[in-house]
Amino acid sequence: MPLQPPTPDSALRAALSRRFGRIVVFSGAGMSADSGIPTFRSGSNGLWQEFDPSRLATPAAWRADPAMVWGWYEWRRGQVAQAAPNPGHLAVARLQQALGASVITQNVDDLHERAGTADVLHLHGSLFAPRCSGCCRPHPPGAAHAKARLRLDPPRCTSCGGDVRPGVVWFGEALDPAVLGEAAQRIAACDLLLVVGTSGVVQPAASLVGLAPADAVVVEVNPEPREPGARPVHHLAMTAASGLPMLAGLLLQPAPGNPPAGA
Ligand code: BJW
Ligand code: ZN
Repeated sequence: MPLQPPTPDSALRAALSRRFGRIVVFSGAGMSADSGIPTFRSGSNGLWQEFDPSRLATPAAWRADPAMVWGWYEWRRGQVAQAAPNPGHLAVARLQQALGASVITQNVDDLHERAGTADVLHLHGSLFAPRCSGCCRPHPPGAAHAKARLRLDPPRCTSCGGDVRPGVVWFGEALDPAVLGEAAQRIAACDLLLVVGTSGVVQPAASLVGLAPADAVVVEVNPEPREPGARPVHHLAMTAASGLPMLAGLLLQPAPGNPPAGA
């Protein structure tokens, strides 16, 4: 008998058969894995298997060796610049355009935006928003270094002469309270939460999922099973690139007795 691709089970189909007005997509590194961007903790090419986060993604690492840290982030920015949004990013953009879905990401890439999603909340900052480590002024990103995995001296701030640092949130740094607060509000008001491609181990981002109202439907799209949490979650064991287009298809088809989405 031929192997059937996984499909949503009947419980998930039933849960999605109503119309949703406040959809939130909460994404992590697995969202961009199908675009060729490595995750941090999964698969054979997880970044933290090859690189030591304490030497690259902390304020102490930056103080100890800014050239190593800047070079590593420039290499990653180059990887992202060469990548393209995958069908999962495109499905999320369709959900926003047709149903007003809101997107909260832990990712520092710009693939949601390049797929056509607007107003993305980046909890952990962006590879494309470097800023001065002294006066915090934004600094325009230069041409990306696709092949460099080299030490690179960071550019100097034109205002104060300080080192320009990556615009990401490192371990031990606070998330932007305005972004975190807005994310918490959107999730606390959602009726459908799609949790895509995250291991859920990094706080405070991981705890946001628990803010979804008790009657909201929560669907996790992740090829790997995760520890059951405190609340019921539908688990769709598919990649973002295959699971999200399928979910978008279900959500965008007219529910029985309802007009088509967007009508
Ligand atoms: C697929 C797939 C496919 C694969 N399709 N899925 C409470 C308890 C314990 C510790 C803490 C705590 N509170 C705070 C901490 C400390 C720390 C923390 O959480 N540590 C834990 C690791 C233990 N948190 C912090 O330090 C945070 N700051 C903070 O709390 O500050 C407090 C403070 C307050 C006031 C003043 C000062 C301080 C900051 C956290 C910043 C995280 N930064 C990073 C790096 C960003 C920059 C960069 O990119 O380099 O963010 S770490 C890294 O992990 C990155 C990610 O956004 C984040 C989450 O990872 P994610 O997205 O979940 O990826 P993975 O790889 O873990 O998982 C991928 C998943 O995808 C897997 O499940 C796969 O199965 C799946 N997948 N292919 C769909 N095709
Ligand atoms: Zn400056």
